[in-house]
Amino acid sequence: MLCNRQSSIVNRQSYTPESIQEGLKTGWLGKGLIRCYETVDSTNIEAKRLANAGAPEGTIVLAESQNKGRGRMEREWISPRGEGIYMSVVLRPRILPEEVQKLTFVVAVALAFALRRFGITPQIKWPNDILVNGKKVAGILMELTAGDGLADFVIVGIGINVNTSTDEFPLSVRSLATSINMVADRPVRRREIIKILLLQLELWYERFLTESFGIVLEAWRRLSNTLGARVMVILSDKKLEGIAERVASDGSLMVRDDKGKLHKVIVGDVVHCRSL
Ligand code: BTX
Repeated sequence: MLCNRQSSIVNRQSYTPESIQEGLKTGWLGKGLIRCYETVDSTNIEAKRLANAGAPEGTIVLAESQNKGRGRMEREWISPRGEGIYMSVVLRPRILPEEVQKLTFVVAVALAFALRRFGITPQIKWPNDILVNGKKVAGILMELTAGDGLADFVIVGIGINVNTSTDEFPLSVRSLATSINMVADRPVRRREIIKILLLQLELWYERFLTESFGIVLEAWRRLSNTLGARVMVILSDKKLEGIAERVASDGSLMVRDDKGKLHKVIVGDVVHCRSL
């Protein structure tokens, strides 16, 4: 357990492994190695370095800021210093690489339940956005490294806007983003969120591994604002418009177009048409 000072010095007490672990109610997640950085390129990249060097399941990387914070498809994740939670978790599930998409649902459900503790009502937009009042408050970036046959490790990257104010978002994101302290019923500290999130994450991850994905999907459906909505799906080569009917057992989104044809969307961006 150490607070790493390689990237740069942690100059305030907002994150230390001890402060995260104090009162942490998990069984194992976050009880081992926690690394806190002032600045990293991306906590996912750092967690991957550690995992490649043998870091065990449950290792956590936190940073005050990221200068290459990433979203899906190499998009940028805005990571202003000290304002958000930029966290990555190393997991080593014994699952097939094609099942890793399911972990996005596990994390989204855990994140939504955790945020509900702060008097807000998050909704999940397929596959990985957490929205409050239709604006993005958090995102999830799952990155897999496969071994022979099974996943070797998965890096779960979570970005949450906590204190970020509107003018800290660039114009391109401003109208689409929000933060916890803009919508919560009381001021919330990042550490408080992390502890509750780790507990929910451990709970839902264990349910997924020992019970079934169905149980996760059931919770996800109740928290989703995508199902039943008219959506535009932006695929790599085309756009598809229709009704998001359901999520298949592998996590794909099933969209029925206006001609009645059902499409299975494995990867894509969803825009809810009412907000177009
Ligand atoms: P995404 O690809 O679904 O979302 C990225 C898009 O979201 C951007 O293109 C932009 O439009 C918008 N966006 C960027 N920054 C923000 C922000 N702070 N709040 C709201 N909207 C924003 C989502 O990808 C996955 C994000 C994971 C981020 C975590 S942070 C810790 C870990 N390390 C890392 O590099 N990524 C993850």
